[in-house]
Parts: sequence; structure tokens; C-alpha cells
Amino acid sequence: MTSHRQKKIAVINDMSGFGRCSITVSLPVISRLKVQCCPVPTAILSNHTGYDRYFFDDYTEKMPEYIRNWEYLGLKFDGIYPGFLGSARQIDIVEDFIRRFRTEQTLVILDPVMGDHGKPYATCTKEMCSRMKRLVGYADIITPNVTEACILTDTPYKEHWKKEEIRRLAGKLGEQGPQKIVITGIVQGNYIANYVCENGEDHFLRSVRVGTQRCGTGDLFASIIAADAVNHVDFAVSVKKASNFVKRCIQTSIDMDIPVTDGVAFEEVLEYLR
Ligand code: PXL
Repeated sequence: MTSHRQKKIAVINDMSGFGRCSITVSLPVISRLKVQCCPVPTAILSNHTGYDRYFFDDYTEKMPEYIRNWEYLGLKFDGIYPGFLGSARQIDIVEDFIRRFRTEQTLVILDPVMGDHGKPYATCTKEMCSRMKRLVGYADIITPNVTEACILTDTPYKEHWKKEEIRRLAGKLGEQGPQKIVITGIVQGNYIANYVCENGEDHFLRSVRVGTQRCGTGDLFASIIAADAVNHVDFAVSVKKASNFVKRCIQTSIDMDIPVTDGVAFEEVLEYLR
């Protein structure tokens, strides 16, 4: 048994019953890394929005009372990790949450879930995209994919990027506040790269691309980054661990013939994550 105090993270994200994303990924993954995962639901969905149809219940109106009860309990968190947000007002609620629950030591790990493949998700309005930029100012670590990095910096999206262009993109994000940035899912031919930047020091982490991108992999990635961050694992080590684990999950899902929309069968390999 380790003698350190167990850490806890507030995960502000949606609960999608089917499709393995957001809270259904964060809970097992963060728990596996020995961190207590405390969800604040932003919306309840029958399944994620990548399917043809879904039930979507926006939780905005309930959130203030939910959060107020945590305040009565005097809770503080080592990490605050906002992901998928269901309405523009939720972004204000998240800002308020950070102000109320953070301490000097609290790390804010923001996964600015807004879109993929150059397009915002169906539920992400223009207003939400623009308010999300404000949240970046509160973050210590951000984990956007290329689409999200473009939205946050008002940069037109394209398929192919030169290293210098990605560097500039990250530079603009860094000006908004975060000290640690990882831009995920940069396609480079048969490779997929993550760009890692920590206090101005940067590098590209490349690995052979397996299969296509799948729903929930961003949540898997950010959950590992968040749990490791509060456990003070070196950022570059953590990014490498997260990318290798995501890759392993994708390969397992291909081997098991799991449809792309059903996310990744992380359950099969979760025991190897440490
Ligand atoms: O994995 C990102 C995500 C989270 N939550 C919901 C989604 C998606 C991506 O499609 O639809 C509801």
C-alpha cells in the first residue's frame, strides 16, 4: 500500500449510456489510475451524438444545485477536468465551479470537446465555441484535437499540417494561459502524431496509425492525462502512455470487430494501464 494521500478529480462531462465516451470512460480509467473520479453530469444521453439518433437531456438547470451541495460538504479537488458541455451557460457554470473548488494545488485539465474532422459536433453551437475560448484561460493543461485547436484559435481547418503550423497553433493556445498543451490526432501519412508542448519545450510523438479514429478515444486520452497530472507523472511520459494505450484499445477493437461508432473496447486491456 502506498502512503500518499489519494487524489480526487471532478469530471464535468456528459453521461452517454451507450458508445463508450465521456463519463463511462473517465470513471473506469481514472479509477484504474488510483484517483477518485467525481462526476458532475452536463447532460444525459442515451448514446453519443455519433449515432443517427439519440436522446439528449440537457442538465444545465440542475447543475447549480448539484454543485451547491458539494460546496456544503466543503469539497476541494486536486484536479478539475471539464469535457463535453451541453449548453453555452454550462461554460459559465464551469468557470464558477473552478473558482469555488480549486485550491493553490488544483490542476485544471481542459478537454475542449467541440468537434472532430474539421467540424463542430451537432450539439456545439457557435456561442459555445466562442465561450470555450474563455475557459482555456483557466486551464493548466489542454488536450484539443486539431479541429478543436483550430476552433479555439480561429484558424481555418485543413487535413494536412506542417510541423511549423502546428507549433504556431499551439503557440496561440499557450498565449491564452495553459502551460502544457497536447494537440492530438495529427495525421502524417501512415503515422498519427501528438504535439506536446510544456513551458515552451516541444516535440512530436509519432506512431503508426492503426484503423480509423473512434469515438471516445479523446476521453480515454484526456482521462489518463488528468489522473497522471494529479499524481505528478511527468507530462511527456503521460502523453506517451496515453497514446500507446489508446492505440492498444483501437487495435483490440479492430481484432474484435467492434463497430467504429461503439468506441473502443478498453475493458479488454484496462488491466495493463498503470
Ligand atoms: O467523445 C466526445 C463526445 C462526448 N460526449 C458526447 C459526444 C461525443 C462525441 O461525439 O457525442 C455526447
